[in-house]
Parts: sequence; C-alpha cells; structure tokens
Amino acid sequence: MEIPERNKSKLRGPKTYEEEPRRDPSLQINSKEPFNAEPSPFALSRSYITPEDKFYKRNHGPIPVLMDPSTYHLVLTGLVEKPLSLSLEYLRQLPKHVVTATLQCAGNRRTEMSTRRKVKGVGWGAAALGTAAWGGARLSDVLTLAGVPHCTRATTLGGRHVEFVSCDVCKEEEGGPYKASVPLLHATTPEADILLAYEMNGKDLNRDHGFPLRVVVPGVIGARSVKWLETIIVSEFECQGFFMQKDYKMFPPSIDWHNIDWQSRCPLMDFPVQSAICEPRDGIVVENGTMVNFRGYALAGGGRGIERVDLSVDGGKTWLEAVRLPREHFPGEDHDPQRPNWAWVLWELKYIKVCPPVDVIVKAVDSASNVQPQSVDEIWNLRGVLNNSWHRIHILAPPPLVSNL
Ligand SMILES: Nc1nc2c(c(=O)[nH]1)N[C@H]1C(S)=C(S)[C@@H](COP(=O)(O)O)O[C@H]1N2
Ligand SMILES: [Mo]
Repeated sequence: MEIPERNKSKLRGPKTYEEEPRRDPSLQINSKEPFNAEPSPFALSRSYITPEDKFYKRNHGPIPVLMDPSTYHLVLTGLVEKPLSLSLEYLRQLPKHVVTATLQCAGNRRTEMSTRRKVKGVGWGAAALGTAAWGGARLSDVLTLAGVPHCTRATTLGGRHVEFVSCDVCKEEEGGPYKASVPLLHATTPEADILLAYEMNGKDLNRDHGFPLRVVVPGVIGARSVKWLETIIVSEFECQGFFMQKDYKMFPPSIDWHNIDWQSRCPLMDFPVQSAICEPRDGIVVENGTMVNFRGYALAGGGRGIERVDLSVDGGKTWLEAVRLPREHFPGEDHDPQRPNWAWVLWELKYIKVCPPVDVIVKAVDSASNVQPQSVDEIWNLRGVLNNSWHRIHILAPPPLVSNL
C-alpha cells in the first residue's frame, strides 16, 4: 500500500512521554505512562453527559501530536473498489451525526476481580466509563464513497472486516500502532451508528480522546473505538493485532497463563449488562437509622436499554426499584426512541433508611432480560475483563463510645 506524499497525514505518534496534554488533577491515576486514569465515582454520577476532563482516559502509549489539522488525511484502502484519502475538511462536509453513547473499558471494575484471585492488567475502579455526545460522519456513509454499499457482508473483492489503524506507539505491538477491527456488516449498517468522530460534547476532540479523528463503536467495549485514526483497511480477515488476538478476550475461570490458547476465543465486542453505586462512597460511616441518598449508573451493550435497576440496603434480603433520572438529549443529537440505546441510565433512590453495618448492592436488568452475575467467582478470568458482578458498597457503623476491656 503506497500512499502518495501529498496524502500522508502529519499525525505523529511520539515514542516518549514529553508531549502529554494537561489533565484534570482530580482524576485517579492508575498508570502514569501510558496515562490511564478515571474520575471518582461521585464526580462521574453528577452529570448525564460526562465532561471531557472527567472522562476516563485509557491509553497504551504516548498521546499522538498533530500540529496542523489541514495536513491530516484519513486513508481508506484494502479490498474496496475505490481506495480514498480524505481530508478532515472533507469528512466535516459529509452528513454529521451526533450520537450519545457510553464508552466503557472492558477492564472497568478489574480491581474488584483481583480481590478474589489476582488478574493481570491495569487496575480500574468502577469509573472506567463515560457518556459523551460524539459528532462525526457515519462509517457506513464513508464506506459507500469507497464503493461499499450499506449493509454489505462481503465486498466484490472479498473484504469482510474493517480494520482501524492508529499511529500511537504501543509496546504490546512492539512499537507499532494500536489497531482493531469490526465485521464489515457491522461497519456498513447505518443503524449501528459507528462514527468517525471529530467532536466530543460539541467541541473538537481533545488529544487524550483521539484528536483529530477517532472511531466510536457504540455498545461495544471501548477497545474497538480506535483513537487517532490514520488508516481504515477493508480486509478478508479480522485484525491480527495484539489487542484483538492476545488481549480483550474472556476465558473461563479454569484457564490460567500456563494453559491459555488465545485462538480458542473470539475478540470481545458487546459489553454485558452492568451497574454500579457511585454515591455514597464505599466505607462511609453513618449512625443507625440515617436516611441516605443513593445514586449510580446502569448500562447494557449492543444497543439494549436498561429495563430495571434493583437496589438492596440490607445485603440482598430485600430489593427496591431505583428511579431513573431523565435521559438528557444533547443539542443536535440523532434521537429516535425506536432506535438502539447506546447510553447509560443514571438512577437514584433518595432518603433511604440504613441500619449499619450493612452491604448495599445494585444489579440491573437489560431490555433482553439479561441479569448480572451475583459474584465475581462465576466470571473470574485471568485478564480481569467484563466484571459485571453485583456491585456492593459497605456502610459502616460508628465505633462504640464505650466498650468492654
Ligand atoms: N489508538 C488507540 N486507540 C484506543 C486505545 C489506545 O490505547 N490507542 N485504547 C482503547 C481502549 S482499551 C479504550 S477503553 C478506549 C478509551 O477511550 P478514551 O481514552 O477516550 O476514554 O480507547 C480505545 N482506543
Ligand atoms: Mo479498554
């Protein structure tokens, strides 16, 4: 694949961490280089649309640099009739779609999984997700420009997968870029809402989140939403990169590093039904009979909405149904209640009497009646992905003022 000089993008993936952007100091840093950080659960649940500075950041290398956006070109090539090189300006002239979608890392809540049995990977609390209004061109529309019609399973040249290639330098790829793919049918289905996004919450994407252009694959683990997109390749096979073949796969609890066969599993795509308590924080101390406000999130992959959220303030003996906060619509958003639901539900329950010490638990049900597993034991896996077990926090009683010696 020879790209003419004039169509070469000036997007650059540095090898060192000297050109990192500024970040909100309130983020909890899980790894400094590469930069991986999440907000506090409390901050996360304050707003339906997550502000960019509070949005979790998941990187595998230094953040790419683009000095002049007019030098950027996206190359679309491979098994298509009309390979293309598209400037940012051209992409901005295509019909713009604004899709509110929650991005969630497959490693969200990994640290909890490790408490049972150690897992490998960056530790994450329950805030490795966020909801943004992503604005950009639809991938399905861009593919039609290359001669691939909507809803195509295979191109005339035999292409069946759409691979997204970045320009960042990742050690897992031995210095190569981050990449991932989705099946061609998914990529060419307009209702799947896969975007080539240049905006996040009405502003140009910032560097941390993929400036100037990123993929957003709604309803699917964050790992497939490639940032700093440089090339799209339509190919016969699924992407063979590390993050598709040797990571982001889920194994049964019986598999460990000595008996793993990576080829035996599919790359993860849709994420399962998930929920967590964001307020109050785990471990708070309250007097017996205190009225407490609870708030959190629930979401489902694959465009399935949330049917119900159950909360127990007595360790799972009885359950209350949480109230969903109104879904906010971002100005200009594509909105049709008949269409798939890509975004989370924020829920709350107010003035609930608690009798500590007690465990408060949340679990959600999605629109296909899928439920969350009760504990981490059933879903433990060596990479610590997709922990969607019932989420618990502990509410503690104050220490006694007088006690026997
Ligand atoms: N180029 C590139 N794209 C990437 C990654 C990366 O390291 N490099 N990380 C992926 C992972 S694992 C996740 S969860 C999301 C995180 O997106 P965010 O940092 O915008 O929240 O980006 C995905 N896209
Ligand atoms: Mo991720």
